[in-house]
Amino acid sequence: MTSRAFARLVAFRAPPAIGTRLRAVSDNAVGDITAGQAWRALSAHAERIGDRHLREFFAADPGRGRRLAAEAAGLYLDYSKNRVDDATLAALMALARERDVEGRRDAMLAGEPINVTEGRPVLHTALRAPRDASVTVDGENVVPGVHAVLAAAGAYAEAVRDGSRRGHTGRPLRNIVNIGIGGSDLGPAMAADALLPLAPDGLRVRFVSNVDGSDLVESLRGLDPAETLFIVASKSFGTLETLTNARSARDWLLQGLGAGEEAVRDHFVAVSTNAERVAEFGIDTENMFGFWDWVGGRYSLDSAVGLALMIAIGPAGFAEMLSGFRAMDEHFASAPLEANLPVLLGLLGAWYANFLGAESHAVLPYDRYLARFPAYLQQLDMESNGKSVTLDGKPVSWATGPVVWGEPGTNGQHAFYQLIHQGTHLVPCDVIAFREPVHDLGVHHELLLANALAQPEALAFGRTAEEVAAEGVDPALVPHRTFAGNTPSNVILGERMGPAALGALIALYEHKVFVQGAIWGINSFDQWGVELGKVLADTIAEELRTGAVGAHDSSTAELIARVRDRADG
Ligand code: G6Q
Repeated sequence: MTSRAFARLVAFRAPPAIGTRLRAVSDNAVGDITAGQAWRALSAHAERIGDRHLREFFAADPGRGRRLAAEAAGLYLDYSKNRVDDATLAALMALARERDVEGRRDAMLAGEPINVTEGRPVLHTALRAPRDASVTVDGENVVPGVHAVLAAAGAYAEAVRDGSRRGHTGRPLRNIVNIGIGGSDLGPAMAADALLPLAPDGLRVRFVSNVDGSDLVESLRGLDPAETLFIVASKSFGTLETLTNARSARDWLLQGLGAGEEAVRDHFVAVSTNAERVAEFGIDTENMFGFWDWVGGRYSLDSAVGLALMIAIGPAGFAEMLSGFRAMDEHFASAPLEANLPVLLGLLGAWYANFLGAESHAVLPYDRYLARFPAYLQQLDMESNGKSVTLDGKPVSWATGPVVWGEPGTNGQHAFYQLIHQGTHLVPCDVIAFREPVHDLGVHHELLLANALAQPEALAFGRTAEEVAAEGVDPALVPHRTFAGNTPSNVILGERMGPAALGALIALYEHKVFVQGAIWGINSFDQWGVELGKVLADTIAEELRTGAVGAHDSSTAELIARVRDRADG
């Protein structure tokens, strides 16, 4: 976003005046959104057209394929193969207006504490704001701080890349191991894989997340400690998995080097908001890159949490990725709802989830470099919108976020697409593809794209029994070879996979998730659902260690006994 556009956008709202978290929650009374006029209109509309076939929609409007499309930040969205007509789209737009999606968007961009259960603003967009923009939190412009950290992380990344920053024994740091989990792992891991072609030969970037020791062992396999840099990425610096892995990594390092604690400062850096804990762990806070409370873990890839990525692709590549994010932010902030890509994707998703009974959503990238993208989106979407109470704590009576899943095409075609084509579930799909290949190997890319275009066509139009019979198929086989079609899909077509395209794509989904959260009246920015398991695991870990097992249900008690038997040998 240009700095002027950004400034305009945030200027009209004063910094948050809301004093307490509870007050903020009660200010967000959601009510029964199904009683709203737009919702009721959509329910009635779904009764009328919910089963209408995509064949009919296309037959009725020969220009549909070109008309139902929008473009922004280098991404072309064809949403014509959705089970909607103009009335559906108008009703969905009315729903967005009724739910004040624009007002909530502006509140987010202006730094209001829209994460009401944690009393925080939600400002991942500030992470890619231009240097001279101003975004105010508690009376302070946060943008200079963002750029200061980016510059420091960039300088550090450059020093590792050019060998001026070296390990304890003077060897260059050629192995980068990021230790983090969830938001401190999935984003950088996905992006480092997505932008692999930009990494210099000889630089190895690995990610350790699981507390399963095998993850650490496999990630360190073959690495020379003298050439290994650990990035401990943890917003809280209190996450069990990350600290356990970091401690074992420290032991591995010191043992491998035969050195004392003083070697830690040359081989460990931290990315965190918690300087105290970083220092406690033994990492010099000079080697710490900060971020802020107002960045949620799953929205933090474009902060210093992306340090491993920055080392891999260089600060210039990282800046290019931020420009892609920014282009999509600007579009989301300013485009009319009808032409706004995240709004369109969000509303279409709500149409299927709330009115046509879809329970899942498949993301199918036709690009090997996006292999980890569905896993990344699972966290982004399901941790954000997997909620069942509204902002003011009332149970919802409507569906919220779907199960998100997917794998790259064409691989998935030879596996689970069968269910999408001929199973009993309605699975709306996003197909993502790029016109130009990253590697031009002749026929490959054409074949890849042919498949990326053929699948949405097959999903939408299927093959009727008459068409199958007309091919001379044995009548007994006709039902088996018939495709009902009418499976909706979006096609997102970019020019070429690279940092800017990736940034735009991530921001597209971030904002889509936001739009849906606003529609459903839920808080997309907390994640209390991960807490209970953590607490119970702490208890059981203590019980396994000490043998003093407390009260549990009979199933858990039996399982603990079996694990302990095994442990006792
Ligand atoms: C993301 C979640 C969660 C978090 C991890 C790691 O939005 O909050 O996935 O990122 O639990 O937390 P730390 O970064 O604090 O270690």
